[in-house]
Amino acid sequence: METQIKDLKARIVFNSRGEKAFEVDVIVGESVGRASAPAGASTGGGEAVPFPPSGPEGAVEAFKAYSNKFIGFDACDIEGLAELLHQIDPSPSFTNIGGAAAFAITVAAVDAASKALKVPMFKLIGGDKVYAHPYPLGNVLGGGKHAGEGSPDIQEFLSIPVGSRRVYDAIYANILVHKDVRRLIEKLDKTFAGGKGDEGAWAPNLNDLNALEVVSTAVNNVSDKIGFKVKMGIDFASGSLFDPKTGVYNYSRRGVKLTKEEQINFVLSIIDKYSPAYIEDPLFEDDFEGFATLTKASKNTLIVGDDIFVTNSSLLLKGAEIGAGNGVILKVNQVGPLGDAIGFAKVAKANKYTIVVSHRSGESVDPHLAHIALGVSSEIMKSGVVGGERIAKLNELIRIDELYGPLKMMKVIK
Ligand code: 2PG
Ligand code: MG
Repeated sequence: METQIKDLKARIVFNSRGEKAFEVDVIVGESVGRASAPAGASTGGGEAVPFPPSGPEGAVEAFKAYSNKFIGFDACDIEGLAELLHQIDPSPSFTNIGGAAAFAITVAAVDAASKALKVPMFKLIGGDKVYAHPYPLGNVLGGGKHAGEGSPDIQEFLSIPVGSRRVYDAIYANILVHKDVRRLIEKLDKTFAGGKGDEGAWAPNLNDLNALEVVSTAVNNVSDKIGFKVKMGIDFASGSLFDPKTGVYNYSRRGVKLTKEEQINFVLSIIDKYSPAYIEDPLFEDDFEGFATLTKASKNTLIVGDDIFVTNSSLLLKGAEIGAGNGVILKVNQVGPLGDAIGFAKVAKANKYTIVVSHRSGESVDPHLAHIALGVSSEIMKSGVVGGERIAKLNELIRIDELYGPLKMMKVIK
């Protein structure tokens, strides 16, 4: 069957944070593929810009001028679509058309091809291979740029059920941790009214040290109850803590300022005390050496780079040379086209990095993230725990398991 693009349309809709989001419909045969671009709040300096200077409306106007170039193009040709987008906008960060458009066009095209061919999207991305589920990683308590004053300085305290054998049980384990975290917060703060941050994690009036205790207790409680190991993860989102002018990490809520060495020691003390499975962005994005030092020093904890690599293959190769990190965040909209993100996953695999396919804090209700995670054989999918836009990705894994499984779980650090 032919999978040529017959037509495509763009519009502005809204994401889970109520911001304007770029959405595209791609028509293949009688099928409509659809995708809307997510958006970050704590972004890395090297990310594709979401919109041209003329904003979301300008991005839709620009789309009208170039979209006819995609008519007749094969919607399955993920790499070709990326190339065409780079021809249309040769700027390094999609400043002319916006990275949001590059995301939405390429993901909607594969969605359309998938519907037309009746082949699941993950197989169009990953081809003929043995598929296994990524471990769901979800934010259960948080602060930083995703929540208000008074919440922790650290952006995300996460849960990852590393001992689970089935994806359904893994997803449920994170939900149980999320529930237990609320119970534990209420014990510490009688006035807690159940407030949540952008990704559905509880946003309590607690400092980082209390938050670490709460989440570590909750993952241990749930491990005991459910009969397999659930571990803690942390995303420092250091770009939000680091002040480039003074060169210190500013934990304003606790009134603490840490030098680079002190920050490294703080991270190592957390690893020592809580044995988290996962640490993301423990240092500012320019600090490749610092990442390498931490990676060497932490045997059983993944050191994952988000803002340092921004889904960019050259930055990852630079990191790989010195052993900066052993895990990478893959966010398609950080780079733009799906094809570029798949290229990044190949570089990550070749250099033995664990891949974490991730949502953004401002999300759509699209389930596509689950297919991208499976398609690139990621070990972990970071997509929150509750909230419609988060659960949409997790429920898709459950459906895939029923329709094409049961699939094994990927191997992840224990
Ligand atoms: C992160 C993400 C997702 P944002 O820092 O990893 O959790 O947040 O989308 O705001 O960059
Ligand atoms: Mg991050």
